[in-house]
This record gives sequence, C-alpha cells and structure tokens, in this order.
Amino acid sequence: MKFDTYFTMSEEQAVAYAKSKLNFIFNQEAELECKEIGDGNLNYIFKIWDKVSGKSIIVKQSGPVARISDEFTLSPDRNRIEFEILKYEGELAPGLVPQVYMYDPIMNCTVMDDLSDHQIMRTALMQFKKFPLFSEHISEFMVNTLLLTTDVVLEHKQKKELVKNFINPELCEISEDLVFTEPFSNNKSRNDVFAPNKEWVEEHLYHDHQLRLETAIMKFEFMNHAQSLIHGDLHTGSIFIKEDSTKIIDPEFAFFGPMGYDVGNVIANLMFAWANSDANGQLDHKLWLEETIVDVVDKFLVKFSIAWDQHVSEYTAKYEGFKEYYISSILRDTAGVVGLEGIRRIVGLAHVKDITTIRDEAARVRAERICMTASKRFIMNRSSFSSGREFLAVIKEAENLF
Ligand code: SR1
Ligand code: MG
Repeated sequence: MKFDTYFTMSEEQAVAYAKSKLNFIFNQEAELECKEIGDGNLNYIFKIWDKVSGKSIIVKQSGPVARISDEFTLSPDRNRIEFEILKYEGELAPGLVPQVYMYDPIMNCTVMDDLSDHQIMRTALMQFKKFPLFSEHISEFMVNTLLLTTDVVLEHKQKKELVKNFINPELCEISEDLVFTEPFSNNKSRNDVFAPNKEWVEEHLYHDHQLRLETAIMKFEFMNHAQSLIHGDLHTGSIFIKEDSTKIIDPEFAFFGPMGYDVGNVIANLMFAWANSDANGQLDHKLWLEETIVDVVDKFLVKFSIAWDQHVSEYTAKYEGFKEYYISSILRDTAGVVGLEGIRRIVGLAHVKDITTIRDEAARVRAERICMTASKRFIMNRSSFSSGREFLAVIKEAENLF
C-alpha cells in the first residue's frame, strides 16, 4: 500500500498508513494497534498506539461524504482547513488546541496529539462533572482567535488574503441549511422533531413569521460579515477537557464570519447541559452551569476589552465609542446564535445527547420547550444584551414558564 491514491481507511489500513508515513513519530520496533473512535457527524478518527512505548497519536481522515448522512457531499479540503487553522490557533491561543504534526493532501488526513487523557466536554457534563477553569480557558481562546484575526487588528490586505485562504463554501452551506433555514421551515423535510413537541414546533417556529424573518436576516449576516476567523462549530462536542486543561478541536467549519457565532455556540451548548442537569435533578451541577454561562460571557467581555486596547492599531477603530459599538454588535450576534443553535439542535437534523438522552417523556418535552422558548427570546431580543446575567435571565425566565 503506497497511499498515493485516496481511499477511506479501515483500522488495519490506518496501521499500515502509520507504519509507512509516520516514522517520524513511531520507530521501527513499534507494535502498532488502532481503533476508530470517531462519534462525530463527519469524519473518521483513528487512534493509533505503540504497545511497546505507549506512544499514541490521532489520524483524522475526511471522507467524501458526511458520516451522519451521504446527502452531504463534502470537499476533503476541509482537512487542509482544519490543519492550517489548528496551527494558526496554536499560535494565537497557545496550549488551547491540540498540536498538529502532519497534513496529507492525498489521503486527506491530519495527524495530531492524542487527547485520551481528556474527555469530550459534552460527555463529561452529562456525567455532571464541573470544570472551574473552563470559563477562563474558553474566553481566552475566543478573544485570542477572534479579535486577533479581525481587520481592526490585522493589516487589511493580510486579512483579506486569509479570508481567501479559508473560504469554506461546503461546510458553510451545511450551517446555512441546518442552523439558519431548516429548523424554522422544514423545507427539506430533514427535521427530526420529538413527536410530543411536533405541534408546539409547528405553531411556535414554522408559523412565526417574525421569527423566521429574523433568522433570514441573521443568515445573510453570517454569509456576508467576514469579521474574523471563527471556529464555526464551537459546541461542547468540539472541546476536549480535563480538570486543568481545555483543548478546542474540530475547526473544519472555520471561515471568516461573525465572531458571535462562536460565543453563541458555547453558551447554547452550556444551556443544553443545564437542561440535562435540570431534568436529572442535579441542582448543584445546574447552578455551576448557570454561573459558567454568566462567567463565559463576562470574562469574554473583560478580556476582549483589554485585548482591544493592547492590539487595536487601526486608525478609525480607535475613534471614541467605536469599541463599545463593536462589542455591542458581538453581543447581539452572540444572543442571536444562542437562539439559533438552541433551536436547531432540538428540531433540526443534528441533535445533542444532552437532550435526546432525557428518558422521561414529560421531562424531555419540558427541557426542549424551555430551550426553544429561551432561544426564541434570544433571537427576537438580541440587541438588548450587555452582560452574562442577562443571558442567564432569559433561560431562567423560560424555565419558570414550564
Ligand atoms: C452534516 S453535519 C451536522 C452537524 O455536525 C457538525 O458538528 C455541525 O454542527 C453540523 O451542523
Ligand atoms: Mg465536529
């Protein structure tokens, strides 16, 4: 096997690949084993380890279609984007992404650190674990990767070059369809609505013209506002975590878009974890999540403002009042995206386990309605947010309705 023509690998073939291509990682005596451990919607994740030395590595391979459904034909170029962005993010936010070692444009593989000593954050939150450093880490990651890739910081021509390099049409199309369009219309009949909430969804989503109008406005902002290099899919399944370390993975949806898309995704997915803890009677964990929601927003705002003063050199961006205008527009986009993600993961094609694993039917109906009601308010009132407490208040108000 020369690996000079693309094919989707099996575990055995991934071992052969490592023997042939990864001799800068594993030596000749290595006894390699492999397990495919991916549970995401798109790719294949091979964990390869040497039984002799204990050394291990991840080989992530993109297939030509999405794992979740072959309706999604995707350019394997997403693997290049992921490799280049992880390298770039590693410079902007040291220690907060896995180290990448190699990108293979023929086999569409990226080779990176094995983070098996970490856990996928969604899984850990569903085990009611707390991570006191998370708000520090994620706010640092977002401020560094988002502000430092804008044209209030970067030289304008350099930023435009980056926009060109990270154009990502197919993955963006997935978000345009699955996040902004289908959840509010079911126009492709791909929505997957929990049966007891079907009528509720029809009345409160599909038949709410004002809501749909706002989602259209946000969709065109998402497509046309090349603000900064966003991760593009920053949910708790894209985060590896342990007590003292947070690593952001999977930036294959990255492109130059509105930075509130990332912040909003984090908050929405904390809301799902919150709903799960609530449904399972885990009051202490629920309270920790409430404080975390507040902290993520507030720490982001404080750090963003400090970093702005340190890094922004653009002439007009330094006009009095511009920073405040800029931050309020990020908060508006953030709130809108909390609402979009908060709805699309409940009624759209790609669900989250925080909600789908709630076994008791009435509890799941309630959890979904709380999230969707809060989400509608986030969308409709998105211009009114200025602090983390205000984000939490929307969720708490929705909780009190059900
Ligand atoms: C077809 S991919 C479905 C979803 O999985 C990814 O993680 C993105 O969130 C996408 O919307
Ligand atoms: Mg992913």
